[in-house]
Amino acid sequence: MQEELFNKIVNMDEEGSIKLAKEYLDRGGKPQELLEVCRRAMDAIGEKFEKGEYFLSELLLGGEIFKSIMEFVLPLLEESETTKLGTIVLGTVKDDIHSIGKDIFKAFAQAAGFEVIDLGVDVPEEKFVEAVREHKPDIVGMSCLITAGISSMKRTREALRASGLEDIKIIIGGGRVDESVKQFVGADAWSDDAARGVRICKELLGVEG
Ligand code: B12
Repeated sequence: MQEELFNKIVNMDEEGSIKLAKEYLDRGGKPQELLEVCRRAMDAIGEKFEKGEYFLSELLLGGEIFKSIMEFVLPLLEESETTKLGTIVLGTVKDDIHSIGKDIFKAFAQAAGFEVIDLGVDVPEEKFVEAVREHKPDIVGMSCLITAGISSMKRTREALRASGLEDIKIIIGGGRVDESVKQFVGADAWSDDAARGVRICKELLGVEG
């Protein structure tokens, strides 16, 4: 069923994908597994786009299918713990408008007990600085899916330092991040997986679990 769903998404069968995703949950499938199938399908769509087999319209439709599925999957995650673990200011960085991965990380973090202040997409460094001053979070999370966003993350890191907010913990995530990007940006941690990202946030705060 996972492969069938993967193929339906990659082949842009919006109605069929949504129907099958609902069936998957009805049969007891886990929301996290469903999101992982969707993420793999997005990678495949991205590869087709890179090869010139798909165009921007397919990227858009793929994103729409994923968002439609998220509408009924993400609320299922918001059940677990009640104690507040900490606050995360989160945004997709300047020049990058990809929102899906950020929204998934947000849902996972909320489900684990974090309060998340979501600044949206294409967020300039000043807005991160303002939000950190206002909300005094424990962690800043930056999402980045395009190469151009890497320098935005670095500028945001520098703007936080220049504003005397150098002690804030920073985690970066999304398809364009890895250890070398983490070092370039000067972040404390990175993850290209929402569940692992939440575990790392707990570690950064010294919280058990
Ligand atoms: C859907 C999509 C779009 C949609 C976005 C819709 C939306 N609302 O988000 C639209 C059509 C708008 C779009 C536009 C563009 N896109 Co696009 N897009 C994609 C695609 C196919 C899927 C992205 C996605 O949602 N993946 C699924 C999510 C779940 O994965 P994820 O983001 O990695 O998130 C997971 C983790 O990384 C993590 N995570 C995410 N954020 C965070 C944050 C923190 C703090 C943590 C801890 C974890 C975390 O949690 C998530 C779940 O595990 C990718 C292909 C790909 N392989 O990524 C291309 C891709 C990212 N796009 C690409 C490009 C080039 C573009 C455009 C420039 C195209 C154009 N010519 O206009 C524009 C960019 C506009 C801009 N300024 O940002 C390239 C980027 C290449 C590069 N190196 O820069 C990609 C890689 C496609 C490709 N292979 O060429 N795109």
